[in-house]
Amino acid sequence: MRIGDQDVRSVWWDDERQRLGLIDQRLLPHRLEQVYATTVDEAAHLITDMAVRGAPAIGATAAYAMVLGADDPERSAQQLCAARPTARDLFTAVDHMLVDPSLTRAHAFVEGIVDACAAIGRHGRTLLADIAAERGRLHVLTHCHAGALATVDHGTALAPLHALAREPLGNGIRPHVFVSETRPRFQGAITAWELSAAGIDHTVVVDNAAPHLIARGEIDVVITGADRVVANGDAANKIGTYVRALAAHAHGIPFYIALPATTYDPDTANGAAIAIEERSPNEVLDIAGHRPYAAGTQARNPAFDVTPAALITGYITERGVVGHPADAGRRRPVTTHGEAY
Ligand code: RUB
Repeated sequence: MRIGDQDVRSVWWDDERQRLGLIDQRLLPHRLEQVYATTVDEAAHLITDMAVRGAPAIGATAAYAMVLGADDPERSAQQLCAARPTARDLFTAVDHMLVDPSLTRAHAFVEGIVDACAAIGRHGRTLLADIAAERGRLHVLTHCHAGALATVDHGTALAPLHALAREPLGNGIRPHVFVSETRPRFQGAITAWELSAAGIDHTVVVDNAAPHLIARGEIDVVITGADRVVANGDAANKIGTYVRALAAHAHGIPFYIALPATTYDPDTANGAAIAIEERSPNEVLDIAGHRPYAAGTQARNPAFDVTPAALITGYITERGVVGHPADAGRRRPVTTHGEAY
């Protein structure tokens, strides 16, 4: 992605110092800073602590972390797989790297993600062009953050919007993106920051406003990313995705999931079998450094929910917009670099 006059990626390998580099998403949108890992321990901690967020970016981080831990790949794999349970890309990356934890293989995996997200952008742009032509307007609702920062580059749900920004529609219709805050970690602020940097019009709403906007006819299409899409098409994504899909379904608005093949998990039968991360209750109870709750109040903090396939209109993949994620192609696709992952 372009920030100011620079092309920036969210995850990279620092050749000079032989270490993994990340944009530290814990500090965004206030500060744009880098953070580095030289060991698997450090990389696993950065994943758990959410310095890196978004399934493909977590996968890229794990791929380079396996290079850092190449002296004991089995132990490195175990440690990384324990860092966060839901994002499929983490496990896809570790499996890929266990075959050969070399830097060449990690680079090929990461370039595969970048290529896939660029293709998602192209296919999604065509889809959005059709919706804009039909509706005479393009109001897109998204949730959480599924942009370039979440995916190394381009994004999943935001990739079609970046593509539209680079190549606007001939009919003059400009997209307007409605961004949910995404409590408790406010990934919506990262989405808004990324859209601002790309010059894409957007409006932030509180999480509960989404069904209201859909019911009032203010939304033309909902697009989110996913942390894991399983064999029957059910999709795990940030908590709050399910209610958006329910509202879209109730009001006849299309709901799309954008995902690269690294997020697809054909080995899990359905959404009920997906491990859903429960994070610390403190993320819910503490708001901007204050705790407006009584001492005995408990909290639950499920980080993701599952949207049933029946509510999903289609999947925007690197192979096109499809009705089922398995239709996107072979189970282990080949990247443009010829490397199977
Ligand atoms: C991020 C999140 C994103 C998904 C999909 O969760 O739920 O919406 O990863 O986006 P967290 P993408 O911030 O807890 O990691 O497809 O870009 O991963």
